[in-house]
Amino acid sequence: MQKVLTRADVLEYSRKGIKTIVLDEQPILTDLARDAMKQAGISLSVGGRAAAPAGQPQPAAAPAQSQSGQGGGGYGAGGTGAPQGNPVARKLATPTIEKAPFRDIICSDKRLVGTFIGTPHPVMTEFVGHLGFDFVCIDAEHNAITLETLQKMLQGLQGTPTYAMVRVPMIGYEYISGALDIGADALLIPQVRTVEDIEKIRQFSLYPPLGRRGCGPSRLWDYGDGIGQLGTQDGDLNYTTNIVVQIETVQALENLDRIIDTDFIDMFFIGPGDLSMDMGIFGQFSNPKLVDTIMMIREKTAKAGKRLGVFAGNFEGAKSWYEKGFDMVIINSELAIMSGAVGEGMKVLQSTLGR
Ligand code: 3PY
Ligand code: MG
Repeated sequence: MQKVLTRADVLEYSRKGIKTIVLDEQPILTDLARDAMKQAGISLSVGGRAAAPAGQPQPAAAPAQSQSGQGGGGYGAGGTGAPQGNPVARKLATPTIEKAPFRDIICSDKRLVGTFIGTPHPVMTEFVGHLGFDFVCIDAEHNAITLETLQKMLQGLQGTPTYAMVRVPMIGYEYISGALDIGADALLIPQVRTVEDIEKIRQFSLYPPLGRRGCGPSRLWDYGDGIGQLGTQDGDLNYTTNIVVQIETVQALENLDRIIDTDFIDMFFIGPGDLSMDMGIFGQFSNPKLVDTIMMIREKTAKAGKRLGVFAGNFEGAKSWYEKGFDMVIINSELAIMSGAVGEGMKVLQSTLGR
């Protein structure tokens, strides 16, 4: 533990006539100790080198995270000194970024990393958008996120390199067409069970003649200024429409072949929570029944040339899904990741404090 040098310590050195305090490591100096050193003309030598003289600010001990130069935002990553090569360090100076269409990324062989966002505020998407994920998935299924808030969250993400997926609450025209209109790069549709569900999604998300989505002066088309592009997209009016369908019920498993066969869907996503619940083995993530089912879906989607994602509880879990051949993982949520980090940090701190 870093030594603390108090005024009493300094007075003791002074009483012994010591003019240079020699220590192996930089101590924490209290303000009173610094004053006492100044008054007594005592200097500090740390590890054989003269340290900052009394009365001048001591170099702050670098936080563990900035020493490693890894991830994370806030003061821990770069706020205490000069940028250290951390890509997050100058994030707010980053100008609005041009991104390739998400379709190009979804259909490439790139393995995608995302996380759910549950906090209904644009600051959260702006912040998480700079942490290195390929995309965030704003989760309007399980959180109080209306379209109005969603639009602001998409605007918050705009200046980051990260794509926006939105999980809509249910299959409905207002959610599907609405979220696409305000600029979601992709939609995640939960609880898809039948080919009739797929047909509804087609109708709500694709422009005619493939579906019956209406076009209008939405954010997606620069509030109207860009809507002319719809007439010049070489026949593909739907290039900005990316739908990821969740497979998370027994009924979907029963209809799996026909669901996977859907022509306008390039990627599917397994929800192990709901799937395990529907199979009567809720939360038993290593139960062979669940694991075999998930791997069966992986095999079938691969055979059909479709990409497949899955939810993971943490980064370790994500690693193991990639090793099993998954193309995309959504790693829990921003709040769960924060909870994990705080839990770990607290454990260390509390043991230091003897609690
Ligand atoms: C589930 O596990 O049910 C999910 O939907 C994960 O997002
Ligand atoms: Mg689910």
